[in-house]
Amino acid sequence: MKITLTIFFMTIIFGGIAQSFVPILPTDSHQDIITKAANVTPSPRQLKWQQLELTAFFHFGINTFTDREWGHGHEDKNLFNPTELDADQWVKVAGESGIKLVILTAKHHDGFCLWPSKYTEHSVKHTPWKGGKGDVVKEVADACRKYKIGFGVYLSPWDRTEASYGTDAYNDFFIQQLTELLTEYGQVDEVWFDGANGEGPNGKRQVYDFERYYTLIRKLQPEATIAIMGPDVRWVGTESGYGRETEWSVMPIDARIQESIQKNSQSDATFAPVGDMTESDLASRPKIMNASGLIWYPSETDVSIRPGWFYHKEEDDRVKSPEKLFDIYFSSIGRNGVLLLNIPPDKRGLIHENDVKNLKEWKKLIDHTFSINLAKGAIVTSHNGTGQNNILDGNNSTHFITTSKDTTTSIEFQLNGKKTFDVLLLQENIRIGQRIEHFTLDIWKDKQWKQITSGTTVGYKRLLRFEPVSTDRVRLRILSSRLNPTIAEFGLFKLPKKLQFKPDKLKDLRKGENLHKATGKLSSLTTSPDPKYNKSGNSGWNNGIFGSNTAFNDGEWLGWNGADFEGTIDLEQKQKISYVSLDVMNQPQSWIFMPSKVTVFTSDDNINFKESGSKAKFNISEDGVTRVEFRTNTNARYIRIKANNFGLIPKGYAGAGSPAWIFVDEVIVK
Ligand code: FUL
Repeated sequence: MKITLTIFFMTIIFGGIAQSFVPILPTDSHQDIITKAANVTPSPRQLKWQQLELTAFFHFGINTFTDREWGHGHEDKNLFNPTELDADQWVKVAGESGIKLVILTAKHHDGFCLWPSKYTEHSVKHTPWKGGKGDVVKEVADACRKYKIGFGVYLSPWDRTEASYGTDAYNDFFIQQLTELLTEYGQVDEVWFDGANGEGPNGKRQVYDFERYYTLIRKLQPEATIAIMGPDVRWVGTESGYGRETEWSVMPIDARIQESIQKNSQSDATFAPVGDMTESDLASRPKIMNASGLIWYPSETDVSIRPGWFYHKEEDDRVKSPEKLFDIYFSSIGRNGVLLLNIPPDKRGLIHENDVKNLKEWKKLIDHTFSINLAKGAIVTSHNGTGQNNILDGNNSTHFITTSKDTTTSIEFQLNGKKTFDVLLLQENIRIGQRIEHFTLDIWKDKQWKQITSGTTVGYKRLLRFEPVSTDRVRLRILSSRLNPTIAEFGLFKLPKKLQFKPDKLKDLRKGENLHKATGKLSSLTTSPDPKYNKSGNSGWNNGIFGSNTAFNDGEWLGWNGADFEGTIDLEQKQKISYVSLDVMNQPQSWIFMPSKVTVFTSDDNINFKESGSKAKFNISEDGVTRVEFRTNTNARYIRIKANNFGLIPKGYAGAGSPAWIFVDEVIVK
C-alpha cells in the first residue's frame, strides 16, 4: 500500500520534476541520504509561491453575520446582507500592506457558498445581497486582477449543509464545485484545503478523495499551489504566527504521505493542534534517515490579525498591534516560511478601520527597517568559494557557493564605514537546495572577533534580531551544512527605535534558572497530561529543563485538554519556602488559554494541605509564556500546585465552544 502510494505521488504530483522528490534506496549510506536531501529543490510553482513571502486570507461568509467561527450549516441565508461590500477595498488594503496573494473562503465548513454555485441552493444567490445576483468570488478575483495580486480559493471539504456529505456522491459534488471555481474566475494561484473533517447533516463523515481533487487542480490550474492538505505547501503546525527556529523545507516522505492522505484526521472531528505537522522536529538528520524518500514541502504560517478567523464586532479592539505583526513577520517569513495573514472583512463587507490602521503602521515598520541594507558596498571575501559579488546584489537567484564538498566557510564583509545594526538577513539560493545547519554572525570589536548571534537553518529567508552593535567589519561563519552551502543574499539592517530589540528576560531565565529546590525531587500528578504532550514524561513540569518560549509542542511542555493541572512535589524534608512559580503557556490561536486560577498549597504530611496563595483572572488575549509567581514564608515538605483549566473557549476565538487546553512547564521553588 505504502509503495503504491509513493509511486502514485511521484507520478501525479511530481511527474517530470524529479528534483522535488528523491527516493531513498536501501543501499544508501547516511552520507548518501544527507547529500540527497541537500539536492532536493522546489518545483517552479513552489519557488514562485515561496517568493511571495506575504499572503492573506479573507475569512468572510455566513459566520460573519451569525457571529460564529464554525457555522452549523443550514444557516438562514437572509442574514447574509453586507451593506457596503467592496472587494476592491479588501484587495487594495492587502496590496498596500505588501501582500502578494489573497485567499478567499469561497466556502467554509458551514457549506454556504460565496458564489452562485449551480450545485447547491445554499449560496449568495438566495440572499438579499444584490437581490441574489451577487458573486463575492468574482468581485475578489476581479479586484486581484486590477491590483495585480495573486488570487486563491479556500474550499472547505467539510460541508455541514450538503445532503450528500458522507457518501461517495459528495466527492462528485465537491469536484463540481471545484471545477466552477477553477474555470469561471480566471487564473487561480492557490487552492487551500483545510484538514477539518467533522460530521455532515446525516451524521456521517466524508472520506475525501483528495487525489481526485489534486488531479483536477493540476489539470485546470497547473500553476496553482495546493495547501495545506495538499502536496505543495505544508501547515507550519501552529496558528500563532510563530514558526520553528529550525525549519527545513525538505521533508521525509512517509510522514508527508500520511498527512496528505489524511488518515489521522479522517477520524478526528475537530481541528485540534495535533498530528505530525505540529512536532517540533520534522526533518533533522535523524528524522530523514529512515524515510522512504524526500520531498520539497515548505511551510506556510497562518495566523489571524484578530483572535478569531471571522469578524466579530467585540474584537474590534483586539486587532493585533503593528508591533505584534512585526514580531510575527520575523517569526514566519524570517523563519523560512510564507506568512498567511487573515484579515476578515466585517458585516458591512469592508476591512474594518482598526485593521486597516494597524496594517498601514505595520507596513511602515517593515519598510523603515528594510529600506537600507547597511552591508551594501562592502568588500566581500572568502577563502573557499566563488560568487562573492552575488551576495549583495539584491537578487536571490544568484549566489556565493563554497568550494565543492566544503561544508563550512567564513565570509568576511569589510563594510563601507562604521555601521550600527541589529538585524541580520540571510538567504540561501533554494534553487540549489537547502543546506545550512548552523551559522554565526561575528563582529570585529576591540581587535578581536565577537559572536553576536547564531542560528540553525536558513532556507529561503532567515531574519535574526539582536541588540544594536557598531562596527566596520563583520563575518558570517557557516559551521555546518548538508553539502557545500550557498548564500544568495546577506543583509544588515537597523530596527526603528521604538522596536529596539530587548533580550527577553523571561527567555533568559527559562534557560539559566538553576535555583529549583523542586528539581529532581519526587513529584506526582493528580491528572495525567495528554499523551501527545508529555514527551519527557509526567515529571516534565519539574525536571529542570525549560521548554521553548513559543512552541507548546516541543516535548517539554505538558498539556491538558479540558482538564486541570495538579501536581505535588515532595521536597523530602521540611524546608523553608519563600518562592514558588509555575510557567504557563498562552496561545489562544492554538486553543491554549491561561488557567482561570493558579493555587499553591503546602503540607507536612501529604494529607492535610493549606493554601498559601492563589492568583486568578489572567489576560487571555496575548500570546506567550507567563510566570505565575508566589512569595511565601512557609516551612513545609510538600508543595501542591493547581492550575484550573480555563473552561470552554470563549466566543470569537478559534475553537470557540470547545474545551480549552492548558500547558505548564517548570515549577521553581526557592
Ligand atoms: C481551520 C478552520 O477550521 C478555521 O475555521 C480556519 O478556516 C483556519 C484557517 O483553518 O482549520
